[in-house]
Amino acid sequence: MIRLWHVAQSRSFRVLWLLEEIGAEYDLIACSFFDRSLRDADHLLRSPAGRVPAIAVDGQTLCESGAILLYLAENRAPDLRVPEGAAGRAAFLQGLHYAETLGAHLANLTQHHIVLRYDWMRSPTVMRLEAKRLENALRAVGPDWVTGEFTVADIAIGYAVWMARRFVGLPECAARYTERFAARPAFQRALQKDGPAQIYTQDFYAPPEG
Ligand SMILES: N[C@@H](CCC(=O)N[C@@H](CS)C(=O)NCC(=O)O)C(=O)O
Repeated sequence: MIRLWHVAQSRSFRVLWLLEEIGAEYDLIACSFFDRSLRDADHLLRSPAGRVPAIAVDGQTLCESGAILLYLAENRAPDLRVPEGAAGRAAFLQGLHYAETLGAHLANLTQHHIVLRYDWMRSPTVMRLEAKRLENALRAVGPDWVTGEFTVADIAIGYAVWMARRFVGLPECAARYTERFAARPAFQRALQKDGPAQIYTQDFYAPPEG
């Protein structure tokens, strides 16, 4: 049985969504950023940096969301990836990794708006800059699926776009893309299972004025 260590609203949502797309049987282990359980020795064996997602599958553990998506697609859902040598492979790989270009901006914005609790810790310049860079990076997203067909690259990017709505207005192409992936029953089931908000408690975190 697959086991997924998950924190609501985090990148482990990508894996949760894919497991729902596949219709896999899995144990969802709800974790918290606030009880230090991700720093337990057991968890550090699964994820040396003490993060989520982590997954136990086929007698091994993995802890990098893009790698997990690709591994599960290759082994459980070949239609959700583009194989080596096939047309669309380059676009597929680029999409899968572009998700972390978006993810880097989201991580910076999350640090500044949420993790750093006091204004004196935050840099308003970085907050404005990162919001603008995220918005620009989103211009490359949608409205079509990354390779023309829905794949795990769309799960990787889709999660990032879903979270980006907390920090920026989506460009038209990304907004139309969001309507498409949000209509997928597996995405809706994953949202139901995600659990109570742990990171983002506001709908929108506006950049500071200046
Ligand atoms: N590149 C990794 C990033 C994993 C990651 O940073 N996860 C965040 C949640 S989105 C986390 O667990 N943060 C906890 C921490 O940094 O202590 C992936 O895509 O899986």
